[in-house]
Amino acid sequence: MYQDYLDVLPEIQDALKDGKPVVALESTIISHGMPYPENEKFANDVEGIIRSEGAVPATIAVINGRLKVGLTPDDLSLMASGKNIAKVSRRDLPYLVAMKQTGATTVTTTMMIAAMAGIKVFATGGIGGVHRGAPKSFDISADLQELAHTNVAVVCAGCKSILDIGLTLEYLETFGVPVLCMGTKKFPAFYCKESGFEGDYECDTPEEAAAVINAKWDMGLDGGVLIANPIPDEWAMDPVRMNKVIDEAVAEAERQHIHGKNITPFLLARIKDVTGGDSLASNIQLAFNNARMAARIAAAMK
Ligand code: PSU
Ligand code: MN
Repeated sequence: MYQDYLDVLPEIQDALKDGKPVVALESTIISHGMPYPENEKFANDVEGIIRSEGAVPATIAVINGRLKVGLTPDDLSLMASGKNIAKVSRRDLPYLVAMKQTGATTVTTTMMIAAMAGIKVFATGGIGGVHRGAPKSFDISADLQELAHTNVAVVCAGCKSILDIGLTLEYLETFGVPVLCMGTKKFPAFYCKESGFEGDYECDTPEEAAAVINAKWDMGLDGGVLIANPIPDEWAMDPVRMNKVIDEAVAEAERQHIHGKNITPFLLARIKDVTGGDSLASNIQLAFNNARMAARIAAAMK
């Protein structure tokens, strides 16, 4: 039984039993999305933001083959160290568990493990999606299939234009994943408030988003809901600058023949190097903003 593989911290078990809001957080953003030591501070601070909204944070990871729901400060340090920490997608999970290894969970595996624990809302930075050049490379993040099938609402700041955002939205449409944009209909591009694409619907309050999520699952429609929450104005970056940086990073990845699971971490690190840390500050702030929104949506759900 899957319960035999799960370790849920007592505080989270209690909150779930009492119907209190719980927000899941991923660990790939810590281990592979941000540099040390900023990532360790981020991992602690983002939990604090969820608490300050009256919800309980549940950072998820695989440690020595156990599916951890809720990490101790030592666990968070371990994930932040990034040493010998795999990036775990759906296909990797059985091997890591069987071999008792340690890995950081992506959007995919965070959704899977959150669903096993009964957590309905998850906050992250950006989701994976259809990569540019996917018609030839077939590189489509497993995150999209997870959103298609697993009942967890994911609050993000859209996705980076390292992806083909138009094709990512087409894929979500095909698999019946509602894309709700908070306070706008414009689908955001992570560091930037606009991607040039629109989501399906605008929701102006956490209660509206919660009502859509409740309605989907009440009707027995399985799968996730994607909530796109634009980066706050004061942290938004200039789209012309960012697109240039991202285009260059994508070209460099091609030159170095980087592909598969390494491409997203490669591009993230490259963007951070080229923008000299501005992008890291924006990344941290947009993730805080999503954590806050996720806590409010979780509180508004039944
Ligand atoms: N996009 C980001 N930051 C991230 C990721 C994606 O802007 O940290 C991470 C997430 O964990 C996401 C994963 O689930 O990368 C997607 O990887 P891939 O493209 O290999 O599926
Ligand atoms: Mn991929």
